Amino acid sequence: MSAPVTDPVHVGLDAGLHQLAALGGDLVDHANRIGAILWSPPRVVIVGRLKAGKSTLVNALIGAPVAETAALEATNVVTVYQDGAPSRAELATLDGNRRGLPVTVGTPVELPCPATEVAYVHRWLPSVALRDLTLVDTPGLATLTTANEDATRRAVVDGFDQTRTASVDADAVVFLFDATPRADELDFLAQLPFTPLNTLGVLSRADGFGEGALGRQDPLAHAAEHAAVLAARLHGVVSAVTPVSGLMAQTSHTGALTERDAQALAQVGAMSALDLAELLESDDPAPLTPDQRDRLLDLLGEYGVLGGRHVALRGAAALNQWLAERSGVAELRRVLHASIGRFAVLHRAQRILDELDRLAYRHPARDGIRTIVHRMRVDPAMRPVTLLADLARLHSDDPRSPLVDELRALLEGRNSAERLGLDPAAGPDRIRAAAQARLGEAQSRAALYTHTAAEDTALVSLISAYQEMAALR
Ligand SMILES: Nc1nc2c(ncn2[C@@H]2O[C@H](COP(=O)(O)OP(=O)(O)O)[C@@H](O)[C@H]2O)c(=O)[nH]1
Ligand SMILES: [Mg+2]
Repeated sequence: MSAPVTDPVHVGLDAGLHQLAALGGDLVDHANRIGAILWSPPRVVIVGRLKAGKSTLVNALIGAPVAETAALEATNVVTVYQDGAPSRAELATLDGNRRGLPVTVGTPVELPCPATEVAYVHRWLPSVALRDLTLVDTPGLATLTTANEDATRRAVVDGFDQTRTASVDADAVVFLFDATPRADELDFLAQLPFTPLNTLGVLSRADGFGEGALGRQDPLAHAAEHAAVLAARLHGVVSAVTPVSGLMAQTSHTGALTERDAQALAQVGAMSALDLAELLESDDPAPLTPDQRDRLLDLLGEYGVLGGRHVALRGAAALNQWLAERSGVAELRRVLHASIGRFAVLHRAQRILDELDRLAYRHPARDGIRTIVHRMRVDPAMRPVTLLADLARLHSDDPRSPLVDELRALLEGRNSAERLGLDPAAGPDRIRAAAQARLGEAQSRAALYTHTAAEDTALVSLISAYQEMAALR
């Protein structure tokens, strides 16, 4: 690890794990095992229907064509893409075994057994894009076979089917849909152990949105408008909705586009959009050969061919830059690494505390371990971890509780004023007064006997958060 770690949550967990190791014996190994979770990037799982564009987006984000796209459904399995050298793959089967798989760069991994016996494939490759986040591609939801949906569920829902070994331990979700998400997709999301803060909506295939490339409105602009509407409607499910053309991003970020492609497109650069659209459909697309036409459509899609035809006159570099800018992937990356990434780190911290609880439960040194875990949990630096866990519990047990919005504001706010819903210019006196008022409300609510168990736990965290803010000087 190069950069010094300054994240207080990370520092707190690391200190706790050192104390665990100091108890000696086999606890040194346990501290190392659990520490490996801390030092590995949080895991973001990509879910959505078959052909929503998941694998295409994974390739775009990694910047290499590693995930098989438009593959036969039966050969599709959950795949974890993690930064690491050498480039290699391991197969995790449902019986809990792992074994190495031969990989050849540029070709998909071949399975030595039926996909129904596979928990997931774990693929390592050296990639800067994977340094902060590990990506998990899934076969998809509600597809032709229930096997795919089961594989996705097993991998993402902790303890689904009692096979914890099959779980990839995800910390956040990217949820892809190409129009408005359907009820069964939203049901699936609701079953995941994540809060909306850990869930990013992606309006995929934005280049074909609405009436498409020849419609009255630019599909990308139309998709951006629809994404804003969906973000408001899905407020309780996702933290944001980002429109993306995975195809344009994949082509521009994997180096697939060549000077020869740009030259081919430039040949039709002066044609009108309607004439070119007709040409693309015809049996003889001269001056393009049928192969050139097919390749351009595969790489760019209809929108990319029509919209990129003028840009192609300036060469492959200009066309590539146009594709990258229009694809929306930069904004997706930004949201992934900023907000989703931050909450994924907090979710991973909770996984570590849960792991320590499990260890305390079965280990002879349970008292010593419990003392350490307790100290870690009450450390004020760990407060966001606890608040996020409380929010997750409320979402699954009591989603209509008024505490949901209160917890969310505390977690999303970047400073005390925002956390308390105050004007950003509010001074310390107003902040203390507001915190004191909230503290009073939380305490009276806690004194009632009408709240649920999930609210009960949340109130304990809220009370100590407000106490701390009320005492601020
Ligand atoms: N036009 C267009 N096609 C896309 C886009 N993303 C994916 N596709 C195409 O849709 C098909 C399915 O994509 P894939 O990534 O395999 O979907 P998955 O089943 O969700 O993994 C492939 O033929 C892709 O080329 C996109 O943003 N725009
Ligand atoms: Mg796929």
